[in-house]
Amino acid sequence: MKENFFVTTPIYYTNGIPHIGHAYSSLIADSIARYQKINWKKVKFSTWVDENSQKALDKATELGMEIIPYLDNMAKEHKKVWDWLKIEYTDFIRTTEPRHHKLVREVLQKSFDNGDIYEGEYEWMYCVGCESFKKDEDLVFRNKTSWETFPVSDKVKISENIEKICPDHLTVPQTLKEKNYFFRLSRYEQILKDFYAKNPNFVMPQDRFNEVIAFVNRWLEDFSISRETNKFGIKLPFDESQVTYVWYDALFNYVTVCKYSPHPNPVTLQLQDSRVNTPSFTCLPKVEGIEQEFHNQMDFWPADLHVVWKDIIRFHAIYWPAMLISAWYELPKNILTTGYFTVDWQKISKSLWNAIDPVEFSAKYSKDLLTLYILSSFNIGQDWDFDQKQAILTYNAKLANNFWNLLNRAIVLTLKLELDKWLSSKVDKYIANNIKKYFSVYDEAFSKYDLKASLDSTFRFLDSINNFVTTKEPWVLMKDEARKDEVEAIMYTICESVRLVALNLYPFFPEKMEQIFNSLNLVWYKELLEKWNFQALRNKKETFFIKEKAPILFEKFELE
Ligand code: ME8
Repeated sequence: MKENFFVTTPIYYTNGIPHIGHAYSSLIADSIARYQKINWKKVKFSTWVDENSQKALDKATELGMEIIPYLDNMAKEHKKVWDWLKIEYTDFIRTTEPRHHKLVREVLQKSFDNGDIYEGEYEWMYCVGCESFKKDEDLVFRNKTSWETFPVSDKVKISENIEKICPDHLTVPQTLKEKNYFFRLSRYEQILKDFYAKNPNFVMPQDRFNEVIAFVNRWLEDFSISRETNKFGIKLPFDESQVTYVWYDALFNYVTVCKYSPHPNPVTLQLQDSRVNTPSFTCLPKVEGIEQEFHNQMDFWPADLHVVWKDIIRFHAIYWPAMLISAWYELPKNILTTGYFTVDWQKISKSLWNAIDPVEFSAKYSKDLLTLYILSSFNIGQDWDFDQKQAILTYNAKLANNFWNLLNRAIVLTLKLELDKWLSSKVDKYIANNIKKYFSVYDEAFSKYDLKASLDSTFRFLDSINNFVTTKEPWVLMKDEARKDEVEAIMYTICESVRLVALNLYPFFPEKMEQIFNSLNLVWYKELLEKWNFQALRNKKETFFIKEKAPILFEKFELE
């Protein structure tokens, strides 16, 4: 029996199409999902869109569109990006789907019945860009004339010339005074502390987890889970005059995909929904004929891994576990937190127009170049600046030079041997030791979702095998008929190393690695990998029958 593995990306807001920041999370989740799949796991991988947000509504209004057609269109646009990048998701979710409304209303009712939700009134500052409530310490002052920003402090008083803004979106937050419902987070303080102590790797990397723990240790405040003035969203089951706060609804997407299966065609689902003609945007969690299609797939919950960036770690590591416990669900096993990257040292923002389109970028340079650069250049968790030149240099050095040269040599030189049998021998001792050394690092790193370390160890092994080839000079030895066996052993070591490197790199570059298997005449490998097991294939004694030269798989790119 295969074990289950469930990985998620954040669901993305639909006020714009995904940029490379979003692609970063999706590529991480995709590589992890593929790795788990070839390690004999049954994988569930969910993603898609967070729709009940104020910013999507604002964007639709700005474009003069009705919200539902706008969301339908954006859902399609997002899907196109992930399909183009060949992200191998298994589950797509839109938070306007009836199954999600159903789930959210169920959990809200449960928490309300538990006494975890109560009514109150509050005056809030709210940043639509962040879709979150703000306190003074979250904001900065800006001088309206000089545009200079500085920390909020008692010494500076708000005046005509000074305003408080969100440092990320550079906008003045709204001030709201509404009746709200609150979630009793304060009740969960000790429960969370105990849970963190028992699960020391719950949030990765460790420094992010330390921040979460420090935050919980300071104090936990109840938070608002509803909006009175918003009309678009999921209505509270116990007070239909209010809609659910977008984060409360969004987080539960991870459970919805496990509990209820989707409508057969969620992209067009909304078009059949009577909400299209509902001017007040009230939500209808029920569409006729949908109910029967719900299946229970809870065997995938709890999630093994949520991939998120550090900006939303508090929602995932503090609010989310408390919300789950309150609704009687188990807690996810791990949260992998990425840093954020900038373009020209500026935070990427759909509204600041510095976003790089991952589709355009990969169409120009290949998806492999994008994947290699963003997964191998920086530790997950670290902030970094997207440097196109560096991306090209990395790709040219690692894939177009080191790997392609090795593969090409393996094939061309083996062809020169003019063998009329399968190439079979023993792997050179020094290389066999390196395989052990570098591959145990690869495995250990992957088990901690440290993709950079897995890639690094593979490329280090690749360097060692390239050195081996240069030192042994099989092309010289080949001229001496008496050393035929020795040359065959060298060529066997090289072909075997190419095979093993291709196995290690398969979760990152599946299409190219499949082509490499084909070049080595291991044509059934893709199928074997998906049905069988990566570790078993690694240990399999393989023989090679190379028939023809390989097409160029990694073309070099010129620097502009
Ligand atoms: O936060 N660098 O959606 P979102 C690195 N809907 N990662 C980035 C990035 C950047 N510059 N920009 C975006 C939301 N990301 C919510 C999530 S989940 C229940 C709800 C990645 O569209 C990062 O992983 O603003 C972030 O968490 C994600 O895109 C979603 O961004």
